[in-house]
Amino acid sequence: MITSPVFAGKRYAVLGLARSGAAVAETLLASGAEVIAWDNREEPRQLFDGRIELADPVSADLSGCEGVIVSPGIPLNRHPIAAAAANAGVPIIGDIEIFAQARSHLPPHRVVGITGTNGKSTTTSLVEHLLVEAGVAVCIGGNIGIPILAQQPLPEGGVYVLELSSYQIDITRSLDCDVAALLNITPDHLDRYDGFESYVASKARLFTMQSPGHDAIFGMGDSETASIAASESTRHDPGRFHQVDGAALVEQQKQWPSLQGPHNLQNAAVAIAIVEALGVKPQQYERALTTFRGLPHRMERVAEKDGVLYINDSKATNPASAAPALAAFPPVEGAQGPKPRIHWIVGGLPKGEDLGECEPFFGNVAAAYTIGDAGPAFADLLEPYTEVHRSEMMAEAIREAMAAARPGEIVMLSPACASFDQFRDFEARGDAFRQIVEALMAVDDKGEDQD
Ligand code: UMA
Ligand code: ADP
Repeated sequence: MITSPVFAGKRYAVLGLARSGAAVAETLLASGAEVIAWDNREEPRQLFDGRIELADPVSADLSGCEGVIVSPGIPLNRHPIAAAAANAGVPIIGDIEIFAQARSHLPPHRVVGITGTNGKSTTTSLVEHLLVEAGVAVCIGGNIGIPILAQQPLPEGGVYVLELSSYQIDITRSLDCDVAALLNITPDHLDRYDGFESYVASKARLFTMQSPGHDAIFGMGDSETASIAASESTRHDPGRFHQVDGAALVEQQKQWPSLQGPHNLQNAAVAIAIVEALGVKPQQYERALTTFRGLPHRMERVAEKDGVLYINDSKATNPASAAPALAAFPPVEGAQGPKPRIHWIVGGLPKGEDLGECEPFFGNVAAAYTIGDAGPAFADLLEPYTEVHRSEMMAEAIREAMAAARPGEIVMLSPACASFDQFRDFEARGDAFRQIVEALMAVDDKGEDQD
């Protein structure tokens, strides 16, 4: 756990005691701070029973508090804590800000911050892999699911690699990343912002917190990222400002089995720019690109049977992230012309009215199997382009897709939606996909044995 004397004797309020909030509370307690904390759910509260003053910061006396630390999942645009903290004159901050404040007492180190709408986790874990293979002490944390404060402090020369969501950046004030990277920006999380511009402005703050002498890296491909890059180009020292695309890496990419597709070219190009900014040389990272294993739920090959490939891309929670998955499997030439190959399981809790960035790739879809809240609307939308099964439930969708898919085709869950209508989170949805595929295959094998 990361602790710091800077918190000793000070008073803080913590709202939300899930992964990030619990780590904040533990860090502050171990650092000698006085903490009041709350979670609406009893289970996380119980973990602190007797060790902390349990009181809801919305109604508690906040006077004398240095900060109210809220979890990233708490929607500040409509939560009463915003007004309560403002009335008490106490700043609202998050766990990443607590990490930023703790840095002064950590052994000399560097921090990498990675943000963007899509590709953050892949890029974060790729940077970790490249640094480990180059012999650099590294640890990752943030939106990737690991609270950074729960990590062990690194020895001198170590690199903390933070995956940062817009929610986390919003509640961070003083994180001066040695290397900050923005992959891309497309509409997402709009329920938390006044509009797309506010979401874009949130991402831009990662760079305005940076000193000019530190490295700023931008992916290329969308106008919002380009416009943030343009305004940062004048603020950063020449040589510390980098705009990267993967064009020069297309040939090398063929050697990277877990980094296929145009989106992974962007992720790899940004990851390479990050490690190069940290001083790692090509001969130290080149081989590591070939050995990177990828992450579960992102274009993950979960099974192959009778020539049909089953892919779990549950992490594709918006149309922009499902689009590259559809693009990765273009039609093959058949006797009657190009033949689409993808049996696409799509739907869930929609992020918008349409399938946006997926539209150019509808021609790659052999059949669509719609599920969840978005199912009926997506079915209507897709019917002019492809065969549609209104499956509603995941198990039914997989059963129908499995029955229809022929050798050389792909059954792919790439929902383009959030999962919360039918699942706890995208991981539970991806696990369900894998388990149902495996179970249906087992039933099929048994049937074949009995024939
Ligand atoms: N709560 C209250 N009162 C309220 C509202 C909420 O007490 O009025 C409590 C909830 O009961 C809950 C906590 O506040 O216990 C909210 O926790 P959280 O949702 O922030 O969950 P954590 O486990 O702390 O996870 C957070 C990030 N969650 C979100 O951003 C929604 C995780 O990102 C992150 O991995 C983790 O911190 C560690 O840093 C997840 C995520 O979904 C993966 N991120 C979004 C995304 O990737 O799209 C941005
Ligand atoms: P994040 O952590 O930002 O959600 P992930 O690396 O977990 O990103 O990838 C999530 C999904 O987004 C994957 O399913 C993948 O298909 C898609 N994706 C990954 N990288 C990119 C990218 N650079 N651009 C667009 N989509 C991407």
